[in-house]
Amino acid sequence: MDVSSKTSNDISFDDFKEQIISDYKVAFLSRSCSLLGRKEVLTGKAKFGIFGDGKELPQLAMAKSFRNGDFRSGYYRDQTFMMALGHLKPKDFFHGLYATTDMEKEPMSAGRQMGGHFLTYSLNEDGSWKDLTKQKNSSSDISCTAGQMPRLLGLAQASKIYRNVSGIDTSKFSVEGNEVAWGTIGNASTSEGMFWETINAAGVLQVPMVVSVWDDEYGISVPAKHHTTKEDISKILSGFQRDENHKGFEILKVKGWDYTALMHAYENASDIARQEHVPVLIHVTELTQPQGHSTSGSHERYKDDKRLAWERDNDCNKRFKEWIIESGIATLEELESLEKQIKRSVREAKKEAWSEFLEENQTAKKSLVHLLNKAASKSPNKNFIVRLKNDLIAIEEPIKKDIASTARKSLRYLIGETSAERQALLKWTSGFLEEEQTKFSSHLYSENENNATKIASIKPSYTEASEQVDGRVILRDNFDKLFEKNPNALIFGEDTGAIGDVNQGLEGLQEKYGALRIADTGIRETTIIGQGIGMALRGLRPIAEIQYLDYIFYALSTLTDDLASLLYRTKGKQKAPLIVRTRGHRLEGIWHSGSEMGGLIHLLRGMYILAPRNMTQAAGFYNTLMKSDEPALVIESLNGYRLKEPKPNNLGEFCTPIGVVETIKQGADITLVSYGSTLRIVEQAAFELQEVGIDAEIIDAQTLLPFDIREDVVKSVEKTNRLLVIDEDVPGGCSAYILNEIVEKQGAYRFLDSAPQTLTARAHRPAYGTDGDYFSKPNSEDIFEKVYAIMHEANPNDYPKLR
Ligand SMILES: Cc1ncc(C[n+]2csc(CCOP(=O)(O)OP(=O)(O)O)c2C)c(N)n1
Ligand SMILES: [Mg+2]
Repeated sequence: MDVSSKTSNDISFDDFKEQIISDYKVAFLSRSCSLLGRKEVLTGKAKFGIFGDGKELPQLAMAKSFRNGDFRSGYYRDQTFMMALGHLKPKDFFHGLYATTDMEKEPMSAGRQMGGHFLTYSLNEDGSWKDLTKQKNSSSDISCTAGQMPRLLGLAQASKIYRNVSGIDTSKFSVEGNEVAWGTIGNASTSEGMFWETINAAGVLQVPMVVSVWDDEYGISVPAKHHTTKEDISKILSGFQRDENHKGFEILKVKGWDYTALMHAYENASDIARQEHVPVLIHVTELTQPQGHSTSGSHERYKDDKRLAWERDNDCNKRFKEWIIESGIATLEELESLEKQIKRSVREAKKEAWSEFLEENQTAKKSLVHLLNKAASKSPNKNFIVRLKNDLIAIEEPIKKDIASTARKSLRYLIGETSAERQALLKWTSGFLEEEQTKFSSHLYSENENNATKIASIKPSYTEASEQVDGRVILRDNFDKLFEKNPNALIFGEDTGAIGDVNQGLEGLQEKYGALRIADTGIRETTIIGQGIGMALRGLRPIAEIQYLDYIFYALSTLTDDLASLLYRTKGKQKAPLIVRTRGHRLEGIWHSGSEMGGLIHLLRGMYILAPRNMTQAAGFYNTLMKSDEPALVIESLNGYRLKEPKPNNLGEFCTPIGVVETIKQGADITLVSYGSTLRIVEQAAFELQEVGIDAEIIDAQTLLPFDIREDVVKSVEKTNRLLVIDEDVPGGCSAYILNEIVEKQGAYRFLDSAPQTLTARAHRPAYGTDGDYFSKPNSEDIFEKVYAIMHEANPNDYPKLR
């Protein structure tokens, strides 16, 4: 549907005029910040700038229709929108450019993210939820183009859940599911798979999502002909348009400089999404990029004169201004006088922000200069220290690096000295470094009471009458309890709903809890994770199921870029306690038996990675995670669903502790550390080793991130003096990580009498079938022989060469 100009007749002309002038002020303010921001980068005060110029007008329209409780999931161009909502003041904007580390001053990320990455606060200081229905919310931006889309789906779906599932305490999150999730994306980024996957899923799910495409016909230097079929995203999406017989999208197209058409389009979109829970796409065309893409280069390099002239004439702020004057809403003189005031205020904000940015550095510099003077006066290396001090004094506008580096270098000249002055400098330096490091490194994990590692262990309990059941029954009956206890919990994935997952760990639960809580999804791993992130951001407790571990890679960018970094990049202002459930290891074939744990461990810092050896341990992890507020990945062991386990009688209650290893066999000769399915083979090998007089101790790592926070493994190595880490990842994968934890971090090298070793799978993906498994992954003979070889090397008399 093309939206044409039409003046809103719901309000009086005076109000309308006032609204327009106020919008013009925001548009001009935002533009002035962009212009001055670019200068700040070019003069070297800031490192990089990416601004909202050329996209101001549609953002004002979006802000008008945005209500309390709504959520934005957008990208770096949305500066004007954030300003219109009152969430971004000019001074904040400049603090963002300078990367001030004080959250009071740089409210978007305390300097962790580059400017142009926005958020609002969902959490109080203690980690508890704010009332999200009373504020206008923005999920935290990431730099990856289209990375905002999967999460957007979940933010929208939360409204559907809140509207249609009874029994949830919605008080802080929703008013009858009336909230709209607003997405923004650049035209070029609609080429990404994440965009298409999200659009399709939203059409299927029918959720209140409004996606705006800011179309300036470029993606950095590359014009639309290289990005989009027919160079027109709404045209090619027209098959998604709903009609009398089919659900789908409402698709609107509107010119980005046409104020009244924009207002009308956004009101319309808001009503459709909010009332009917129908997704809407607004294609905003004829936008421009007056300063080029970012501060990295100028657009004159890739736009021809004709295009540049067109952009100048059709700049949305320029055309807005012309329209205001033509319509008699204000005169040129009136607007110019406003512009003058705004420009002045932006210059002042910039000046203030810069001096605030420098303030704490200047204070630190002063203290350090004072301490250096004193330390130099007592030192034989006086001249060197004075030179360092003078170099620091010469830096008029110091950053923290200048101060830290000077302090640390000066200590090199004081080695061996015992003066009180050196002590004072040392103390100050350590204090400074610790305080500053925290500013850059806090909040990778929750710093509150429900940090997952703080949830107390509760053991599964059994009676004489406890029956032996298939592992999947324990999972199923435990999930039943979890969903009963937590009305805001829900699970979704491929084959998760009607058949109760491919291994029947959810058998019968859809009938009991309904198709919205125990839900089937399309085959689309990235947006399954996105659904989880978005819903978790809005107070639900989603469990997103990835059918097999080997398919998690389709969702890896969303997991690493969005979920794992969320708490860190928001410095604790947003959380998404999403549980990702999957199953892996030891089945058959290249894509059903993988164990790519090293890759996951490296990329998912900020999440917990748990590899339970059986379904009781797995169920206990779910119970623990439900009490915590952090994201985690649980990898159930694919070949364990039909193995018998005793059924605990405290289902839904027992909690497997996170970060704690478990010794499953005591032994004196060597410590064997492993996890997941491999443990069963290690146990078999240990039994056989016993027959030749080798007494192995077996430790189940259980949680890979974090690993053994109580440092129990080193205590075992202290006893056995030998260490072998066994897993079915590639050489140098997770086993190398575990070895590093034990040998370097826990200091086990002090107790070792033999070289610490790893036994892993081959470097290739596992081949199919039982023989494929035998020749790809560590088998019990491999383990036996490896342990035996270690013992042979230590004591060849007792353990003569085997082969
Ligand atoms: C996944 C990913 N690929 C590449 C980039 C580098 N990059 C940043 S912005 C951009 C162009 C985006 O163009 P468009 O979506 O049209 O948005 P615009 O900047 O024009 O508003 C690119 C390629 C990125 N940030 N993320
Ligand atoms: Mg673009």
